[in-house]
Amino acid sequence: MINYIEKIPNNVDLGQDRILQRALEHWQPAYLNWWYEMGPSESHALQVYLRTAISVEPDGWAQFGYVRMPEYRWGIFLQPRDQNRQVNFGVRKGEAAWQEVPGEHRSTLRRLVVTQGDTEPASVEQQKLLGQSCPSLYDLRNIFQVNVEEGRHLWAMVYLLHRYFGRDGREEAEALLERRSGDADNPRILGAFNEPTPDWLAFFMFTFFTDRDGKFQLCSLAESGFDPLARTCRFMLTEEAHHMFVGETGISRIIQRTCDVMKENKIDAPSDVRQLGVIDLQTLQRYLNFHYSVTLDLYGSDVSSNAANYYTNGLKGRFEETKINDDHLLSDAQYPVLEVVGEKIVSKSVPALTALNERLRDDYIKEIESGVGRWNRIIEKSGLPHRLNLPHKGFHRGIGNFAGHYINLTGEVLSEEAWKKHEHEWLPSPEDKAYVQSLMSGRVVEPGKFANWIAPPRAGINNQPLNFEYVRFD
Ligand code: BYC
Repeated sequence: MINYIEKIPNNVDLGQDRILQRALEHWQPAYLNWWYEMGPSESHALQVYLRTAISVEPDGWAQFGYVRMPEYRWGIFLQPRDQNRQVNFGVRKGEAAWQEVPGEHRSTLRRLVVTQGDTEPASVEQQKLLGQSCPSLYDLRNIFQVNVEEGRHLWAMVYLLHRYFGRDGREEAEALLERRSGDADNPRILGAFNEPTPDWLAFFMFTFFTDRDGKFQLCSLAESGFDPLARTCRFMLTEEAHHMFVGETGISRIIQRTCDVMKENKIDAPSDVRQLGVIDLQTLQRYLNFHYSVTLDLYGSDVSSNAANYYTNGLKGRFEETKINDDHLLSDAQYPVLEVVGEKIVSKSVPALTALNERLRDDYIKEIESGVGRWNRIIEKSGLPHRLNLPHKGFHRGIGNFAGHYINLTGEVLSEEAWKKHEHEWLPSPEDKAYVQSLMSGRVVEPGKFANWIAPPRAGINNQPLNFEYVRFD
């Protein structure tokens, strides 16, 4: 028997809650089976220099040490309760924040928790094989860190399902271990989480773009009137920051290396750049276009009655809800959304309440723009004329007002035929993918060494040197 009180660090009084303990006793072995089957391949015996959260105190949430991943202590943490917290938006604004699920919103809340929870194991599945082609021990450790924390985020949602949603919750918790990313019969819920992540360029793009959707969705759920959900999401956000750091710096290092090689060798053409074994900026741009557009879809339809209901009922707020100065009801407010009319994209004003997905997408885009600006500064500092650009919001969209339309990078509405002709100038072509894959032929595991296509990071993890043994193979 596993001693769950010792095994699962927590601040939810797990030792006192017999029902919850029993539910976890049932779920935990299934989770481990899932980890062995779908977690990082050939990783179970490795000792990895990981951070583990053992409390929510500033000195407790980032304890570093060597761990075999199946023995990782996936803890359950909620940000400490604020006794004065209220519901801050919607028709029940001003009530004390709910400590139990309001009966009438049970199935809606469960659906939100399940959708959030589903993305966590999905991303681990998507990244399963990448350890085999890591560009350094530093990067190998980072992907494993991301993976175990996505595992912990699954635990966080499963805790809510078990503790607050009874039998339905337990069934949903099991189903979270049964769906599989990309599976034809039983796929993950949201589109981007069924896309393959076959190489490290895709991984870094995913952690920059898609993990940031995680941040914005978690921020909105952290505003929820259902206090345990809000507090859980707040704590998840502390870990999410590192995932986005991995993505942003990963792409920065690829850009740096490419620019250095281009300058040293005075070359510009993508074919010459590839000859020297680094990733041309044009391929990088196409990967960016892909990951940005599939992540924009994750915000849902531009106009959504679901989103309006979540808000009106106090279940899911806006990004930084309490910092916004308005009535927090959105009774009369309007918000602009884009739609395709004939061959034009036009802006139209709709009730802001129905446009909350679009608003969150816009908040996200602002942050993405800053990040891409930082990447461009690396190219600029190298004295090269190239720049990375974000495509038009309507480019390559499968959800919402642009779905079914063919929009190019600059926002022109095209015919299907015209779009298809240029598709591989805009999105990674099979050749691009094959080229990037050719760089992933082996893994670099000598401490302090980095693959040819990526620059070393500025600093190691937790003040360790770059040549630290971040993963031990014995
Ligand atoms: N793919 O009214 P709509 C993260 C569905 S990432 C497939 O617009 P709504 C992480 C939608 O579910 C953050 N289906 O939807 C990152 C709905 O279906 P039902 C994850 C989609 O409800 C990296 C129907 O279409 N968290 O944490 O307004 C690594 C109608 O659409 C998609 C959340 O998403 C899609 N892209 O908004 C690890 C937060 N988009 O319910 C982790 C929780 C929509 O009618 N989820 N649909 O069967 C939500 O808040 C909402 O479910 C959504 C959709 C924002 C996703």
